Amino acid sequence: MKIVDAEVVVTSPGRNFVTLKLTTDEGLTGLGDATLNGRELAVVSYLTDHVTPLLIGLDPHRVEDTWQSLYRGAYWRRGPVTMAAVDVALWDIKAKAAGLPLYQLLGGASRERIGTYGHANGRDIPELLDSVRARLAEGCPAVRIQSGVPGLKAVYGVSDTDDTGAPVLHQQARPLVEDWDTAAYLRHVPTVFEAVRAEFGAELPLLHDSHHRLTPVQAARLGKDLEPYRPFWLEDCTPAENQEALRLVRRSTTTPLAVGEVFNTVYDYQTLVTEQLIDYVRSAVTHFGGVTPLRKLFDFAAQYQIKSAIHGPEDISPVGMAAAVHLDLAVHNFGIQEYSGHTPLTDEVFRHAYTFSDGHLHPGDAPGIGVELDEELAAAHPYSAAYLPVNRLHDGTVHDW
Ligand code: KDG
Ligand code: MG
Repeated sequence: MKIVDAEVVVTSPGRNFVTLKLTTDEGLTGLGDATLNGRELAVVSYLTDHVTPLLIGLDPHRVEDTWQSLYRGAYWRRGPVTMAAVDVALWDIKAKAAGLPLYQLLGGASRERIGTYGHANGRDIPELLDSVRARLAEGCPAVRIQSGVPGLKAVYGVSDTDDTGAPVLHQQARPLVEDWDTAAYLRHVPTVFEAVRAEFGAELPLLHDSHHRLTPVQAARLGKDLEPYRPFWLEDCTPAENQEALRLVRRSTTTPLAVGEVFNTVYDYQTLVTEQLIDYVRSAVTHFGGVTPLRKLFDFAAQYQIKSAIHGPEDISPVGMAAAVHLDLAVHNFGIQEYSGHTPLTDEVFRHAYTFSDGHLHPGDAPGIGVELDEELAAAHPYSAAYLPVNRLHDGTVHDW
């Protein structure tokens, strides 16, 4: 079998998604997610100008060799989406050729269904409690809680409103500027956990994302302050680049730590995993180079009793989500899967075999990753420029978002 065509499709059924479609001389097709939120067109150029010309004529069964040649052959290492779309499209083709769902090629099912966590948020605590109630009504077995902070106009993970009360989209043609005050945040978060525990009891697994904003000592403080409320995890408490920062946090608190959604390679995890500084690895198939390296990461992490927790926000397309769900079903050290879902229109553009019911996912048994791209519908919803927000302190200094 040979690859005879490679196409990059950009579509915006509510938000931008970049998809690679490979076609073989036997008529099999494979899809891969190449979405990099806020920098989508750079990836389109990377793929069409530098990668897809190299794929024509290749045997799609050579997944490992293709991954290695794209990683090592570029010489300029890393990059969040440089191999991922190709890798997933090749796995998709290989599994379709075998007539099997991808998880069967990864060792088969290790569980019946995949536990997820959903997002609950509110501009204040009463609104957050309503949002938790809504997630529980959907059957979510675990909930991430994010709340507005008194004195701050906009906070990560919380939907915002403008002067007319209409929701402000956090995806804009110019980056939205949010404000930030670490001291106010650190004072507020424990009161949020206290209120949620008081309302929903001790058993509900509660997660929280600090989104890279704290120094090590601030993160250690927050971890300690949250201990009485037994969080399931504290996510990205410090900026991800600095692995050593987690040593201080780990020494100071027993609050479980989850890190890694912005990592691109296993090297970003070396210190964190070998020193057992974290409890969950959070990388997405889309940003970590595909199924091939993520599977290796999970096996590496398993030696240290660290579990998987694949990143699953709305900006991972249904193609990236499908690949994740196959891995989740197969790996032994599965922890939890983040699941935000997509708009009904997105689910029409990307018809998928994976299902979500009662708070759990299953990849389905369609051959491959089980996603079909409706190219006509995709073309009817073209790219629209959108940026993630930036954060500034009250004196105007840029802070991590
Ligand atoms: O594009 C940025 C999002 O993927 C990120 O902000 C989501 O932190 C996130 C999460 O945990 O889902
Ligand atoms: Mg996060």
